[in-house]
Amino acid sequence: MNPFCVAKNPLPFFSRLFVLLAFISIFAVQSHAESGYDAWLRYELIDDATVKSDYDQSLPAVIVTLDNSEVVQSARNELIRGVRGMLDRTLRMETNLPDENAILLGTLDEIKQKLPDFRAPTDLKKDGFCLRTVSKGGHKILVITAPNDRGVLYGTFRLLLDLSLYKPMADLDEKENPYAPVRVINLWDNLSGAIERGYAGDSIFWKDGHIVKDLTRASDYARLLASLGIDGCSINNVNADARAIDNEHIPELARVAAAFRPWGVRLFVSINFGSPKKIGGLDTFDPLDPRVIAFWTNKVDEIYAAIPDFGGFIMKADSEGELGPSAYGRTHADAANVVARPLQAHGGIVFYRGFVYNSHADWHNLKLDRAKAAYDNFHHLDGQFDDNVIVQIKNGPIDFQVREPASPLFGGLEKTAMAIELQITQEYLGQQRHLCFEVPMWKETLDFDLHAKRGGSQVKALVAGKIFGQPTGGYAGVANVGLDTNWLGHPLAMANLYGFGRLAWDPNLSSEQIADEWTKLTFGHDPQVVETITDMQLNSWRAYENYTGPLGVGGLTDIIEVHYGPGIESCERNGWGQWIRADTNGIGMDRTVATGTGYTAQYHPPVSDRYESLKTCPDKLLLFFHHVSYNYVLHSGKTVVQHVYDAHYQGVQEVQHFVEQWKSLQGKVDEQRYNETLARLEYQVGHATEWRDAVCQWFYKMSGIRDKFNRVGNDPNRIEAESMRLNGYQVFDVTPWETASGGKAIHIVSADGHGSAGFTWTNKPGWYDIAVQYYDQTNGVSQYKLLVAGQTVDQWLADDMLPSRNVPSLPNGHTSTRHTAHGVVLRTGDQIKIEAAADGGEKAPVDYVEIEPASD
Ligand code: GCW
Repeated sequence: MNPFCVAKNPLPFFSRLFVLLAFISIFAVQSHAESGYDAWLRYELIDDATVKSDYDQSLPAVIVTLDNSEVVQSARNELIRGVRGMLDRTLRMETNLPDENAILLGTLDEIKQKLPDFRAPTDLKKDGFCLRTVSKGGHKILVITAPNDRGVLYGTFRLLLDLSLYKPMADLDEKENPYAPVRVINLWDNLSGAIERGYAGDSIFWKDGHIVKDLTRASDYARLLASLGIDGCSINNVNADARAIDNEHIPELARVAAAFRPWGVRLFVSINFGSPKKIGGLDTFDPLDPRVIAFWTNKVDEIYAAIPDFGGFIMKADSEGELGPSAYGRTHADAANVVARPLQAHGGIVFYRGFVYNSHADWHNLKLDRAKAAYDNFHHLDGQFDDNVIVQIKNGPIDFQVREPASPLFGGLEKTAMAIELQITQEYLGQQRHLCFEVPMWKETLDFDLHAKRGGSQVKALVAGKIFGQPTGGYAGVANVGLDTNWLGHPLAMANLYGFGRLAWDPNLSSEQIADEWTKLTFGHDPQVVETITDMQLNSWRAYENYTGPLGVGGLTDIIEVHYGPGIESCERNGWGQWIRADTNGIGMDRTVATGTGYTAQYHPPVSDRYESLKTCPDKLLLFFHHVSYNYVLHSGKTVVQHVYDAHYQGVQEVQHFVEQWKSLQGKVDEQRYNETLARLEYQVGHATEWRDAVCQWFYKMSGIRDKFNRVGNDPNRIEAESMRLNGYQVFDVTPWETASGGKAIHIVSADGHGSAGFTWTNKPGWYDIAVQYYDQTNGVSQYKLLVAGQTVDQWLADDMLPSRNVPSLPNGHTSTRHTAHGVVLRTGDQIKIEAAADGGEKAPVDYVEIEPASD
């Protein structure tokens, strides 16, 4: 409804009132609709009577703020908003202490002036905070204080978290410092508005080469980040467009910085190292050239003139086609420092990405190893980077694969500040079409002891500068949120952004605690809901690993472009270096010193020894470090190939179990999120099945070794499309072959674009689920109809926008999709038929039909 209509067409008073009330009520409903937009900051009305009455009694009615900074105002408004939501009460704002209980917000200096007796903790650091109740004049004052205003905001969010988690008010005496000084988010948004590796719509910042006019989402995003203690965000792709910092864009960037500022989030920008040439009018970008030095100095000054609290730059250089210092024979330290020096003058920093490798490597050379690249490129430069350079290192040595060891570079830099780069956007982990909670995976790396120094050196401590005393360092998360209302697409995926933020603040939190908190904040406190969703989240990464690439072999996905569905040999025989070195005799990268690439030597003993030896290398990383035969017996007692088969069948069962678990929550979770999640989980079962079959078929063909349980290549309930009676359809070879059951599928070739494929049901009569595995490309919307004995029992459109949409969309592992008609009655001798109409480039392809007794 357009409220302006009311003004244009004057209505009698009561009608106007009615329209107004209707408008207000619509607005109220909309703001409470469970679209996922509010993420974990829903502030749902507390429905536990005891908790609510405890809070009603103990929470003061007045909130006093001692300063007028934008950040403290945000804190105050947020507290009012949260209390209104959770307790249905509106706090009164004051600037002086009233003659009653109150909540008092201010920095340590301000609090000391008002409450001279207040004993502040002496060890609060920047951004740390303290919540404590003190008595004054017979009243209780709940003080939220911190050394800086951002800390006051974080303390306020902590109070709101405590209330949301029903923590008793009496216990509120908290003091916390962030574990690490650096806690930032990177976004890979292009200026066009498209997002590299973004799976939830286009950019919330950019459109058609410019910053969008309406920055409401930008500031709402900053609010989410602030609630986790994240204080920096870069807003453009690390494959950077040089124009992002040209004179036209600086004022636009300033608008984003202004939208971030009330939430204490500083703006960062990714830069192109070729900028002096691309936008500076120079004929060089040599970091040692005085003209280049002047370019960066002037550029940085211009930016700070427009954005005084600008955070700094992210740089990807000499990697995957990006320009870098090698063009002039200079080092990464030269490149980082030329930009860092002018930033230093303004308190800015440079994140220099450690993700540097040769993407044109000679795959014939068995000694080459992409895993070695980060260490080889940066280790020898330790000590040469300026203090405000942070080398940003991906958690593993390859590239966000489902299982990697910790990057040895974390243990290889002692005089250089570091940040660990974790990927929230699920590039290699199912792209938010699959449920995959990454916190347990990140924890494995963060808790891993690299033995870089005697007495222990876990990755989380190394990057925070706690082991070698670097002055700064910490955590960077690649989030890639988009315009989808719920930010990340899958209703359960925001747990990853939440989890990243919580770990960046305190990496000692457990996965269980993070999952539990997120679920309560996002879905409420119903114990069954909490237990079920937490359980699903905590099991999801291992399930994903099971049905994709176990034993550290690598993702087994198509690594060339999409990084989504199976495409096993795409990693072999090319320059990208994600080789698995598989042949009919064996599989795995030999990274040992004795016979392989020598990568294990980049670790300190005893880690290097543990990985070097087959005896001690953990099963979960076996194929990352060793080349073995398919018959090699793991510590578990299984052979490699049998483990692969078992893990894949188990993985699919685990996803099927997620569907059952989710269904048990019907009526307990709001309809919108219930339905959206169910649809994604059901899709995931179909795609996990595709994964399982692709990987198992491939291992079977490669190894020639049968599955001990005779599941692989033996699907008694499956009717291959190529065996059906075809009309207008034709059999074709799917590429790669393993992404179709039996390597083949059918597609329509008739002139009128229609076709049918049928077969006779020769089995027992009964109720069945009929699953059709087909390919849902993005270059057409085919129509499918399923008929039994001449009656249409189901029909659907192949209109899903699967993550492969940016590349030629073909029938393959990315597009393989399942549609299931549930509870269909079949009689022996029934004719079962698919009738379909092709559309555009999509020729209504079908892989097979699988018929199983009805599930419920
Ligand atoms: O994981 C790879 C991605 C690239 C990305 C690159 C990087 C931004 O496939 O899309 O580029 O890593 O981290 O720089």
